[in-house]
Amino acid sequence: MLQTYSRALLAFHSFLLLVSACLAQYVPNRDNCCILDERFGEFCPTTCGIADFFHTYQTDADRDLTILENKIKQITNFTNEAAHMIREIKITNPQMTAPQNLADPFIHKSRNMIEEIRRYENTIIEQETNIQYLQELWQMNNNAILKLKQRAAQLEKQCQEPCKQTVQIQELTGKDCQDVANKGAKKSGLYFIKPLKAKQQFLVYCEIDSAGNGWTVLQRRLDGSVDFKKNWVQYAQGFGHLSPSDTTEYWIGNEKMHALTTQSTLPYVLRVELKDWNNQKRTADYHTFRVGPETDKYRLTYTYFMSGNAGDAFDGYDFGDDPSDKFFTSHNGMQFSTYDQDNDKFEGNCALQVGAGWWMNRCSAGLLNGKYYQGGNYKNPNLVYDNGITWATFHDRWYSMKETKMMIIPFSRMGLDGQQAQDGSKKVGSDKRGDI
Ligand SMILES: [Ca+2]
Repeated sequence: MLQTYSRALLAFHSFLLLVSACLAQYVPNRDNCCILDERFGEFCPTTCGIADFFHTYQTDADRDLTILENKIKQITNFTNEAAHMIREIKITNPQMTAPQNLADPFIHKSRNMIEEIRRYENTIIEQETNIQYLQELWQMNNNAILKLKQRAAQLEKQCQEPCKQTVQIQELTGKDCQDVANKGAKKSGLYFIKPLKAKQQFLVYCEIDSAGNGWTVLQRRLDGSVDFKKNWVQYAQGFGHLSPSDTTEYWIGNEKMHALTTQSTLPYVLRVELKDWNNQKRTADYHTFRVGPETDKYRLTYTYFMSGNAGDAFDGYDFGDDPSDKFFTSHNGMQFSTYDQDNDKFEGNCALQVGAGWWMNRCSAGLLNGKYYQGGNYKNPNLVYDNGITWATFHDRWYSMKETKMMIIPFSRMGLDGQQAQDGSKKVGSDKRGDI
């Protein structure tokens, strides 16, 4: 503060001296002067008379200048002393000579902190994105829950009303579907039948055509809706669902097949009906089809392959792997096997390997209870065994059928317009169904 004041005063006096020097060359007189301000005496627009004014203050100005000079000397001394002290300090404390080095750790620390802050910022942004995603998900779930609740409320309302679903069962009965047709049944659908040796009647789907042929359907595959990986008891009793419109899958049961096919000495014909994924339908007919009793493990027998453009896969197939392929994949005379009851001719368990109950040999050339595959070809590197719905004389073992049907009719009906029965008769349009 003192320094600022001193400098200002010095500058002012310097200015006055300069003006005085200039005035010395100019001599004012009464003619070229005028009086505008009495403090300066007489002067014109020039500075005449100002010398007198300055002279009045000369003494004070000189004194002030002397004081200022003394102060400047003092300040100079102080400055020199300060410079000397700085030099001394630098010598005694070398760290002071390297302020940059001293600051390095702090700069480093600051940078780390900034990095840390950036990381936190990124984490926060990331978390915000996650939160937004979760909020959207939460909203979607909320909407889904709301819809489900609405649906549940609808269903609950429906459930409070008495069930109106009934399965239409035809009144006529007989020892098989041909017997039913003989008694006048004209349309396909669900009928109760009671084979001669059966302890009680049971429900079957009868396929009855316009010629009066009555086929008793034993097995049906058409959409993979029923899992055919079942145990011995389930295969014995049957599983799946019967429907009057022939729109469901099932296995009628080994016990029923035995009762049907052995009820008299009159032989039955088994028709295997297949449809591939080009909707090509083919059949294979077997004469005197029989299923033995449980004591003989529901053994399959027939006398011979009659005809059919699907070929005779029950006789085995030469896959080219082994000379005895055909012999070991034939089915005539084989006992039934399931994953929990191995009655096959293989050291392993065919039914367990493929997950299907069947008259396994070592193992099969025709397997209608295999796994349902969409589209036909199902070979893939992870699959060790062919386990589809196969019929090797129609398509190779890595091709699974779209639809299958096993049905029987007394041999006496064959030749009596029997071939026309292949296409079946007009179906009853209904989704109703009943368990086996
Ligand atoms: Ca075995």
